[in-house]
Parts: sequence; structure tokens; C-alpha cells
Amino acid sequence: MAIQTVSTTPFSDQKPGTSGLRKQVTVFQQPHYLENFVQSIFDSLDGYQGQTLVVGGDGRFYNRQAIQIILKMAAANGFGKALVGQAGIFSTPAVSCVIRKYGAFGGIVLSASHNPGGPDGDFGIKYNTENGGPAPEKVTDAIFDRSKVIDQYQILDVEDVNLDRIGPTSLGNMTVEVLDAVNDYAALMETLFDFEQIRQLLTSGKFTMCMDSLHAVTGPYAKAIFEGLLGAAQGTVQNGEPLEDFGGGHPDPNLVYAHDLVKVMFAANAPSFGAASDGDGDRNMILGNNFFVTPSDSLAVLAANATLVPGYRSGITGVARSMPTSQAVDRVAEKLGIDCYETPTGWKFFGNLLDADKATLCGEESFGTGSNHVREKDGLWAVLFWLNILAVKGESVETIVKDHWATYGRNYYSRHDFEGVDSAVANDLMAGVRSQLPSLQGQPLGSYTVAYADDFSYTDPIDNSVSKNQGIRIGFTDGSRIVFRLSGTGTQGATLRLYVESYEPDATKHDIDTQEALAPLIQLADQVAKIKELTGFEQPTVIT
Ligand code: G16
Repeated sequence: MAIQTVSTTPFSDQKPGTSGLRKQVTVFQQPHYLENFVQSIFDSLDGYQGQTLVVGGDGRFYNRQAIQIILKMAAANGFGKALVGQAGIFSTPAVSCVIRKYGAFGGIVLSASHNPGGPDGDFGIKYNTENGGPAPEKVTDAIFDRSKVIDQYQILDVEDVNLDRIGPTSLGNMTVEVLDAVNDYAALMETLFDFEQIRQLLTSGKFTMCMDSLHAVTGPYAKAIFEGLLGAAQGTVQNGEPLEDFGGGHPDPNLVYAHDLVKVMFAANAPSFGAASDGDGDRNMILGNNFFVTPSDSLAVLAANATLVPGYRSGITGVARSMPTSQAVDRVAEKLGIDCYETPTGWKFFGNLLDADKATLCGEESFGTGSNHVREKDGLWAVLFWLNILAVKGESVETIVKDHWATYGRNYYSRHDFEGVDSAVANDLMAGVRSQLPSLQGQPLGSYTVAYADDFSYTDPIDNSVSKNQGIRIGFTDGSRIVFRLSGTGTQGATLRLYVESYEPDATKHDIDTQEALAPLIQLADQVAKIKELTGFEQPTVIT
């Protein structure tokens, strides 16, 4: 049972992005690459000797190999126990649930989320702390600093662990416990939602549902929960078999990549309710019969109706959204008399607010919604939340959303992505917009007047840490906004994200096509940033 100490040299590109380290599989397959990063994680932590580490991933290509390496390194570094999902699979919210339930020291999540998988696809790794949430920036910064100077790592020279057999095995002095990947998560969901009422809805014969797991991690969870515990018809879950390459698709629940579901939900005789989740199960998309719910609206609807759901019956303490997410939830918070926090993009920024009970529900425009039940966003939780509201209200998704707009006004909202832009061009474009900010303040722009123009900076209200340069905002006096950001999750070139929002209080104007309603702002954004001219893109690659 020899502990090997292996000499290594640093890689210069191990800086975690919005959500951990994401690279092409081929990068992770380089000798020592994964090992260096894992040892850098361990070297940045204190006090884990004899403690428990949770390890799991979304089942993408390289998941099993990576887990074997991580387990052998955890054992060599002195962890006492590792909890692993069967077949190496855990959805990201399930990792968070298991860390919290078993009082683990932390966890390692293997996923590149919505990015494609397979030998030529992407892989990723991130560290979650004992609250079950993604490590805050001070930890990821420490990991990156360590990765720049690392010169050795420890690993056990032993046979691989059988990841398919549930139960404990020994790995050196560490115990590896293989857990059913679904049980603990499903049990948590049963404490939050009225399963009996949802079961009645799903078996009433009047309500039909289609859940698309996009051949990613939620397949087994969705089948066990919807078709098993809740009695939905067999076949309710489509693309429910997790595949190492997600069947060649992008496991990204949006109108472009979840095309199978979109086809079903926008057909004649479409089901009453449709939903999709992403590679690692933390994102969600919600659809009604021929109706799309924007993630920002979804957050607002959940907040407005939270007390209909058992887990939130006593009310929510506050809400939080990422800066580029629409301000729809702000209006709900105002009406409820609770605080609404605006954070940078990245679920890690919600952790302190949830721990301090300042926010109960959180959400992002990037198809992420969650609550204080775990410390990750949670795709199936959002689907269950919607089902619970639908079961109580007995109305369609479209009626619920349109009634919401009639009460609060509608925040027209869209995100335009320009993927695969040359990084230097993208940085120049952002610098060009940044340089205009001081002169824009108070000025007319098209038919709008600029109320503020800045580079978003966030001071965490709990630990006072400051995160600067989190996206350029140009806000107008009528509440409209355009926001520019470079994605922190891509692996090739740069992805420019343009977020556009305008507020319409008049219910007679709530049925305009979103792109049409936002057209003047989209044009202004191009005028300010010269997107077409600088990138050469005539159109965005993805519009959500
Ligand atoms: C991650 C983060 C989210 C973020 C999203 C997109 O989600 O956890 O907070 O909104 O990336 O980030 P970006 O705009 O930088 O690409 P996931 O689902 O990829 O883990």
C-alpha cells in the first residue's frame, strides 16, 4: 500500500473560472494535469486529515478515470472516508446534498456542466466546501496560486476501486463508500414538496409532462422521482440514459440545444408541462404548452408563489439574483417587503447569503434556480417547485406567468451569445465599451437616457470581500439595461454575452415578441460595442 510521491512541474493555466476549472478532455489527459490540480486543492485546505470527502461527476467521458485518481490521492493525503455515487455519478445538487447530510469536509465535482462531452469534448473539476457550495474566490485563488508552484503530489499505488458495487471498501487507510446516487437527493425533495398533491396532478389524466434529461446526469434521478415516486407515465422522461458524450449534443437546457423537447412542447397537442436539465443537473428550463418561461421570470414566479409549497410555507427571508438576471424578482421582493441581493455571475456568490439566511431563493438568467435546501442551483428542484405550484393552482404555465406579468409588469429579457470570438478581439471590445463609461453618464443614447454606466463591483455583505470587473452595465432612466460580459465557463476563444432588458408595466403590451420589444436596445448595444464590426458576427450564435 505504498504512498507514492510524484515529482511534477506546474501548469500555468489552472485558474478556476466562473465554476471551477474547465478544459478540453485532452488537456486533462496530459500527464500530471489533473493530479496537479487535485493536489493544489488539498494543499490549499487545512484540517481534512481523517475527514470525509464527497466525490462524483456527471458521467461524462473521463469521469471514471478521474475519480480513481482522485480517490487514490485523497487516500494518500490522509482523508478518512470518501463518499462516491454509484458508477461515479452524482448530480451537482446531489453532491451538495450529500456533503451537508453527512457532514463531509468538502467535495469534488467533476463536470463541465452544459459543455459538450466525449473524447473531443470538455471536462471540469471544482471543489465544494463543507456548506455544500462551490468554494468562494479566496479558496479558488489559493488553489490557483498553489498550482503555479506545485512540485509534487501524493498518490496511492493500488488497484482501482469498484465504483459499481454499493457499500464500503478500503483504499489504504481510507474507506470508500459507494452510495446509491439518487436516494439521499430524492429523500430531501420529499421534505420540500407535496409529493401527494403532485402525484394526484400527474395521475389525473388531465395533465401531461415531458422531461428531457438530454442524455445527461438527471436521467436516473428524473425517472426515479417523476416516473417512480410521483407516478408519471412511463416515457415521461426522454433522453434519460446518461451517455459519456450526451449522445453528441450540448447538454444545455435552452431553446436551441434542447431541440427535442422544444419540438414536443411547441407542437399541436403539446403536453401541459415541459422541462429540461443540463449535463450535471443544476440547470433547468421550464416550458408550458407552446410557452417558454425565461429563467428570470421563473425565479420571480417561484418567489411570488413560494408559500404554496410546504418547504417554503413560512415565507422566504430574501432573494438573490446575479447582476445580468432580469429585475423581475426585484419587484416581487419589493411587494413581499424582503431584501433582494444583486451578485456577480457564479453560484458561489450566493453561498454566504444562504448561510446567513439573508436569501432563501436564488436564481440566474443562465437557467439556474435554487434555494437554501442545498448550496448549488438545482434543476429537478425547480421542476418540482413548478409542479407543486401547478398542482395547487390548477392553472396552466402560461396563465400563471401572464397573471404574474399583469400583477408586476413584464421584464422583457434576452441574452445574445457570440461564441468562439477571438479572445484578443473580445478583450478589445470590452475595453472599448469600458473606455466610454465615464462619458455616457447622464447622456441621451438613442431615445433613452443613461442613468448609470459602470463595471459591476460587488461587496459581499457577510465577509466584505470585493469582486471587481463583473460585467459592464449601462442602465437607463426607464429601468432598461444593456449588460456586456465575457463568459467564464468556455474552453475555446471567448464568448461575449450581451444581456438586454426592458420593463413594460402596461398589460396590453405584454404580448409583443421579445426580440421585437428589445430591438431598439439591441441596436444601441451594437452601436456602443461595435459587436458586428469587431467580431465579424452578423448574428449571435445563441439567443435565449
Ligand atoms: C456556471 C455558474 C453560473 C453561471 C454560469 C454561466 O453554471 O455556476 O453561476 O451563471 O456558469 O457563467 P458564464 O456566463 O461565466 O459562462 P454551470 O451550470 O455552468 O455550472
